[in-house]
Amino acid sequence: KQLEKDLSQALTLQQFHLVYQPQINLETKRIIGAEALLRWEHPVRGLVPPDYFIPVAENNGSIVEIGQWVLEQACLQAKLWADKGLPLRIAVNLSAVQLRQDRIVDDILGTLKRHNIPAGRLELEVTETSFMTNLSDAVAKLHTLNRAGISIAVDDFGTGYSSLTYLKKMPVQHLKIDKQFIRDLLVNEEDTQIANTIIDLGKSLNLSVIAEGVETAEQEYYLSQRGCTLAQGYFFSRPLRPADFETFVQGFH
Ligand code: G
Ligand code: G
Ligand code: MN
Ligand code: NA
Repeated sequence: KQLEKDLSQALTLQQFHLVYQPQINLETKRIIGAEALLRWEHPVRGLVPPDYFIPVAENNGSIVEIGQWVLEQACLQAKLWADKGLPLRIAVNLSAVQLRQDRIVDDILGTLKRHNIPAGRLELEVTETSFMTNLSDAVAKLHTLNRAGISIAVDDFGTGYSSLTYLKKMPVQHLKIDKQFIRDLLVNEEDTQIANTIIDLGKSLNLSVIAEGVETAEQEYYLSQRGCTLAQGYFFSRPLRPADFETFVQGFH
């Protein structure tokens, strides 16, 4: 309850910031973009993990306002980087609760327009749960966003109620293999098979597959040999503050 109260003031008190984790093309060894991840610096508790406060914000609806702030920040950052000669695509997590809002499509397109960001510079990460409450509504909204040029990634793929029906109907371009399958990729045969299956599914449906939570050179080698072309994880970089992200980009080759 206290956490909920603190959360309701976190925006006003400017306790949120975004960190950015680079996404790498394993074939070209180039940075293709960054995932924006929300951080809450609580004055007493310190850094509160999003896994802890996002569900609270989803339950009381404040995720709508927080999510809009995240989008604004990500757009401001995308603009700053583009002006510095770094035209990176930024991936923003979109909660199922946000996608259910009637205004969400206008809000997103309006925000891009206001910041003068080409739609191709934005990717939205949605989870499979987003498709469950009202499939046709989610399909319609994502179609509109996608037609405008925004790309869509299915986040945490394989952990939810993955259904091939969703994938057929959804205008998605990327599947993100959840980090729980990557952690023991090379030691747990089941995880290897699940990752392989997602990579093959991506190939057959013409979706690019990104592995998250890549922490070792061995995982990177296996994934790239197996045909997973994109990756993200501590092996390349932790999520970084903008200035550190720029330093990382300059040193990456
Ligand atoms: O950054 P970290 O790995 O701790 O994030 C944990 C979880 O919080 C992930 O599932 C991530 O998708 C989610 N998350 C991080 N930032 C945001 C955000 O801005 N919006 C939403 N909806 N979820 C986020
Ligand atoms: O949105 P999503 O659920 O994919 O959130 C990604 C989360 O994974 C973020 O909280 C981020 O901090 C975390 N993360 C990113 N790279 C790694 C990694 O290599 N290992 C682990 N354990 N977590 C990671
Ligand atoms: Mn994500
Ligand atoms: Na997520």
